[in-house]
Amino acid sequence: MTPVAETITSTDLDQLSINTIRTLSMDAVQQAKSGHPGTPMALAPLVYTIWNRVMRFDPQDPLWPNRDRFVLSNGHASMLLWSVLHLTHTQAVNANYEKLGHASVTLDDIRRFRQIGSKAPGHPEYHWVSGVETTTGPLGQGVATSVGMAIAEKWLANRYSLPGFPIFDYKIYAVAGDGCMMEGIGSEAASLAGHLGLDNLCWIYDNNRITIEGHTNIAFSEDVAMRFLAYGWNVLRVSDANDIERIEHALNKASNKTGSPTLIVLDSHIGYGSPHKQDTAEAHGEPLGDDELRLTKRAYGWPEDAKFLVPDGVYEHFEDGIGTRGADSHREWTQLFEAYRAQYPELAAEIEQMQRRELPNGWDRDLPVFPADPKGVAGREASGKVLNVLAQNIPWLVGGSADLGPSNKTLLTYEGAGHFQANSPGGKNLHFGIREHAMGATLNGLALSKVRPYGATFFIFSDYERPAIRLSALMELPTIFVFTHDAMGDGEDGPTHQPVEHLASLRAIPGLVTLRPGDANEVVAAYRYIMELRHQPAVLVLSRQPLPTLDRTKYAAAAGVARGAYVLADAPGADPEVILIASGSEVSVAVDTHEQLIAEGIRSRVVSMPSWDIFEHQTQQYRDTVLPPNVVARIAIEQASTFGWERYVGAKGRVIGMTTFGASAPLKELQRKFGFEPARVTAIAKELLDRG
Ligand SMILES: Cc1ncc(C[n+]2csc(CCOP(=O)(O)OP(=O)(O)O)c2C)c(N)n1
Ligand SMILES: [Mg+2]
Repeated sequence: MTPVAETITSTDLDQLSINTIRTLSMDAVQQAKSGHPGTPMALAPLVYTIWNRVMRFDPQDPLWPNRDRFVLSNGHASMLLWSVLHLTHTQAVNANYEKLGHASVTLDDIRRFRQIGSKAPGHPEYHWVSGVETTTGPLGQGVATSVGMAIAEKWLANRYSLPGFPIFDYKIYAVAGDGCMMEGIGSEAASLAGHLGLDNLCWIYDNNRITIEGHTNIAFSEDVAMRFLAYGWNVLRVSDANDIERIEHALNKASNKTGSPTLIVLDSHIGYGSPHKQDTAEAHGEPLGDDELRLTKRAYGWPEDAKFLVPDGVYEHFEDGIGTRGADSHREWTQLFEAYRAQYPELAAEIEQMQRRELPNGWDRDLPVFPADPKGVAGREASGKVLNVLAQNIPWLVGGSADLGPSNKTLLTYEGAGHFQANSPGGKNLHFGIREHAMGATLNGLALSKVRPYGATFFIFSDYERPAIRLSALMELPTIFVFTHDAMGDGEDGPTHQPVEHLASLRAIPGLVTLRPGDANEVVAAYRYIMELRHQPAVLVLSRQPLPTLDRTKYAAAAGVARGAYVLADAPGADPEVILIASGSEVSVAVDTHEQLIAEGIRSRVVSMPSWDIFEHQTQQYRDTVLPPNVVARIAIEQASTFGWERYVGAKGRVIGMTTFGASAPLKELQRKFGFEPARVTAIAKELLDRG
């Protein structure tokens, strides 16, 4: 143990705590033989100051709704987070928001940094470690997510904070490196945050001028501060990353600033204190090595042979700082909330429901039922009607589009829906601008804040959101991604606007629910399914063009959507010899084919399959009733890549899909060119059955 004198001053304890973060990080990386020591060594004073001096966070309850949020956007520096979560004794909770009665990150977890099962994994993981506010690692995602958190706080404060009751007044701190500043998503997000004047948001830019390949002068030479000034941010600079008084001063200035978010440019030295590695790219992502580790510890005045040392007084120092401040502000808030509940029971109940991701009573009342109609309704049109009902039933359902509201039909048009802007933070219509990358991450930030978000664009641009969609699945968030113009329906716009591989690509993301409904009533059923998700994101893929609304007295009920796939139309005696499987706009092609086959005495069945993922989670027995193993004549019809459909049509089946990009032409011509016509499907069915 380090001798800690009785007379130790508060300043010494600051330094001791900072060096504890540094050395825990260095030791963990060395032990794991992998990881990133340099940035934790440099940013330990910053993270120490944010956590122990500034943030209102109660380690006893990492889910307290009014806690300040801390986002480590440079996720490779995860040891910073594992160190402070450990040193503050932050408690573990589970996915049902229950406290587990033990620490989130133990010293043993840190000793087992990056090893299987450890609560100190390579990068911050939201669903895995309590106290992590968002998963980071893909650079830029964290800062962009923090913008969603800031929008959420503004929206929540507007709705729930009433005179004398500041129920929501928390701040969001995000730490970012050169990488986050270079990534496009970071720029989109900063631009949006500046436009919205999100003064509850503070980013700290670790300006160490080092990335993996070396000095940033090989690739990055703009004036970041000027860029943020142009975005409308308040920009501060702290030129010494070890000066915790200056850092605290800047954080307080950020906190008091109104009308704009703050960027603090913090000049730092990666690998600080390492005699041979400070300011080098080697300090970024390699263990220091045993010799350098000792030299660096010596430079810190640390016992050279000690490993994973937490000197006497350090835990207590965090207890006296963030522990006490967090507990006090949490206690005051709880008292405030009880008084609030007495005065505004309904609002208090809403807050509690949101925290558990429950839906309010009557959330699905007045959902539309669409009458049979051969001309039909576009998927996007039906979706717009549903969203306008749901948003009135669920106060905390908010969303918008990346400038395609009129096309996506996501605009909430009812009286009082409002538009979220700096001076109208209660609006439920969000306007992301043409910033799909940032929209995806912003939606995740909203979902992490327990607001229920949806965001829309054309399906083709799901690619621009894909990293955030993937993270939402990894984090197990109920984010709703709405996509319209799902296939060739965008006809004349041509192949740049016609998705081909997107369904296959999204279906490959574990845990993501992808739904492509076949008519307006399937759209309603899809939303019913999606809204009840608590720990899964959903992608809704909708048509631009009208799809016939099926007569549900003749065909099976759309409620079958909740099972992923269902028998929509069947052969006499439920004894099919050929099965047509389709999603979205191709369901009506399958139904038309079916009618023709039946008329010719061919026993066909139509399976509407809006969601592979949901279907995969049904029992084998159910799946076998829908797709009986003995019926091998199967045809899948989908205006998308054929990739993957083999699993449902089998070796003897056929897939009518896309194996090339589309083309620019009216939809009818495209349907003919690419073979999405009943006559072709009929011919293939007969071929499979040898009934030429
Ligand atoms: C989107 C993305 N691209 C690439 C990487 C790989 N990567 C991890 S850290 C890093 C360099 C980051 O530099 P900087 O943000 O300056 O971090 P520092 O080394 O200064 O801590 C890169 C390229 C990543 N994690 N995410
Ligand atoms: Mg850097």
